Amino acid sequence: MQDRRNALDPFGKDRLTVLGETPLVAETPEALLDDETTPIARFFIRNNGLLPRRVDNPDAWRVIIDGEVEHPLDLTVADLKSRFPVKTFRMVLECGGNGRSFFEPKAEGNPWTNGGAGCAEWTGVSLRDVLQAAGLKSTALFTGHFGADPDKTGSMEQQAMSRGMPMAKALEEHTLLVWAMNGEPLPFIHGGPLRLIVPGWPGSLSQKWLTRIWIRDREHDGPGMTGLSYRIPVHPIPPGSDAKNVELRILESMPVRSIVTAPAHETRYESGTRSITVRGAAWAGDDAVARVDCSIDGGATWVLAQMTPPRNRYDWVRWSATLALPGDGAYEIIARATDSQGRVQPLQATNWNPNGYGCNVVHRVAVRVDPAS
Ligand SMILES: Nc1nc2c(c(=O)[nH]1)N[C@H]1C(S)=C(S)[C@@H](COP(=O)(O)O)O[C@H]1N2
Ligand SMILES: [Mo]
Repeated sequence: MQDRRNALDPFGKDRLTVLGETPLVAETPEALLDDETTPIARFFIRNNGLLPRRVDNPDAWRVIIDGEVEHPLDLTVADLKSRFPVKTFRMVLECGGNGRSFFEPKAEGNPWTNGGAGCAEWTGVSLRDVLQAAGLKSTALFTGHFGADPDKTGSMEQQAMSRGMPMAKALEEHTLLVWAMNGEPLPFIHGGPLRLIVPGWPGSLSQKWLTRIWIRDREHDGPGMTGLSYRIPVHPIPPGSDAKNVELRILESMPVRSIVTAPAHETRYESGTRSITVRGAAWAGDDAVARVDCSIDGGATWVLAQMTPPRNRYDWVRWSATLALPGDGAYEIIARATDSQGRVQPLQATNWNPNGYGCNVVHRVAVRVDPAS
């Protein structure tokens, strides 16, 4: 255990669970996501390559906007700060593979539980304001994102990850070029000095250590855009099958998810406890959360949770519910969110796919009343 902790030491994140050391990947146990705004110390880490070199002067970091634009731009972070309206939104960042470990059979990739997500205050400028300054040509269809991190082998010849999005997503006000997180300079491990935040869609679009946005006249084809990467079958396939000759689509908006952040899994209550308060968070990709329901009897009966309104689009909602317990014993709390289009989290993992994206099965938390029994 000791050496696993060490991988996180330089980043002050010792309570996270390490899923991989090279590249460094760590998730947040659900019970540590109990804050309204996820503290930096508890925010998950996902790298696909090695870390880039640290820089001394974040304001001098440069980003290039080129491709299908009238006026290619080469801007420093200082330029971004002074030339465009500065915005702060609290928004969820979630890995496309969040929930993967609940697929049966196991899918390829990091075995995230529900902790490949967090909700932070991101400060920066709307990418759309910068794109407007560059002047989009009528041929501008897609973005391609580039970062300063070497790939797994240490080479810069190919990007560790280079994804892109259709213009409509790039032009949303909440798609930001970000230099601050929770009011602090964007930490190096989260892509500082400059990163993209593309809320609601797989975290892989939110390029860290951002050096270039290439505006393209076609779908981007960097690492992470081709083959099975971030693609899911259009129609459900049998779990464990290879998805060959199956129609696939790129995973865009993430599916609705709720997590129980209190009590923690395996909490024990005193004998005679007949009511507990349960808290959590829920979010729904591009959509809003319409409701969250809790159950302690496997979904036979449900209790509607109270929700606090989100601050802005793409913020998570915090929810709580008071649950009556019929007697001492063992219970499993489940929380199920419904999005604004009426889509509900499944009780069992559905839509299995080889790379394990978008698993949003309900979160289960076991508790016991009367530990002596
Ligand atoms: N440059 C770069 N950006 C990247 C990645 C990466 O490997 N390199 N990983 C992506 C993935 S898959 C995710 S889920 C998020 C994670 O962001 P975080 O480490 O700040 O939590 O960053 C994205 N941006
Ligand atoms: Mo990710």
